[in-house]
Amino acid sequence: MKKIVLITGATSGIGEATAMLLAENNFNLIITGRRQDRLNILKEKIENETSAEVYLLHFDIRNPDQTEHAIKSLPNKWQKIDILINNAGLAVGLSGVNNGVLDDWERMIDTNIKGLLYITRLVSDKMVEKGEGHIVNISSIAGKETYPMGNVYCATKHAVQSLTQGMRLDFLKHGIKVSSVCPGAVNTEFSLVRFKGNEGQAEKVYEGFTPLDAHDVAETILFVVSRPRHVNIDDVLVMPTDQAFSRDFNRKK
Ligand code: NDP
Ligand code: 8X3
Repeated sequence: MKKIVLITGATSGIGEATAMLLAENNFNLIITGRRQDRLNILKEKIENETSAEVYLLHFDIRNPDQTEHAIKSLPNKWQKIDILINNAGLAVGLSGVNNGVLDDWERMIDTNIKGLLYITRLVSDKMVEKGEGHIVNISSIAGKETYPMGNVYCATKHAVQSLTQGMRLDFLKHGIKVSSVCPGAVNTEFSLVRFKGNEGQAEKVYEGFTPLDAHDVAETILFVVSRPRHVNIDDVLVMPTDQAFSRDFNRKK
């Protein structure tokens, strides 16, 4: 029987690429995000191109009631979630703390930390009952290093690293695997979101070097979730060859 994987933030970037790759590799999928039109298109594409079954849930992960309602609305056959991929997340703005924009801080903290916790609480409770499951948190190089003006985003990803370790400890006796995947720069909608739709600023981030693409990270996630039951990949750092440190790029121009 195919395992069921729930991927948060599957409407673009790493989440979308992971949904596609896992569908091609014998997993059934619950895909989530706020943009329902994109979820519909992805569901149709996966169902046309693979043998995977797809269920979609659209909700804002910052809202605990919406998140709980969505998870509780799952039909019986979709309730046994084997793998949770906590991917939904974002950076908003770049500024010193003295110039910080409160709304930007709240969006990052509410999505990357609180949203991750809301959904993990609901899904992991069922995993504990079953005595098995796997939680994969998409963290970042920003969870291992802090870069200038990235203070709050980096803090949220450091929190994801800490929560990964905390979950690993707490779920040890329940047979639940917990992993963290930490990418360096990936060319997705991430920078467009960070710069609030400014395409010029977003494109500059990836100029002069070859970043990862979403499929590179999806391949890492596929490896992490397809290890045998007795193997847990605790933490993976996957970087572009052209990036050695969070802000140390081998730019050609
Ligand atoms: P994208 O912007 O392409 O994708 C982000 C996804 O998160 C979207 O599907 C978006 O869906 C979802 N999301 C954001 N806010 C919410 C919300 N409030 N409720 C539900 N879903 C939400 O970026 P990436 O694919 O790059 O980012 C995926 C993860 O990877 C993030 O956690 C990011 O921090 C991390 N990461 C990214 C790196 C990069 O360089 N790109 C590097 C390291 C880590 P929707 O808008 O439809 O709700
Ligand atoms: C996203 C990558 O550039 O913020 O986590 O380090 S970056």
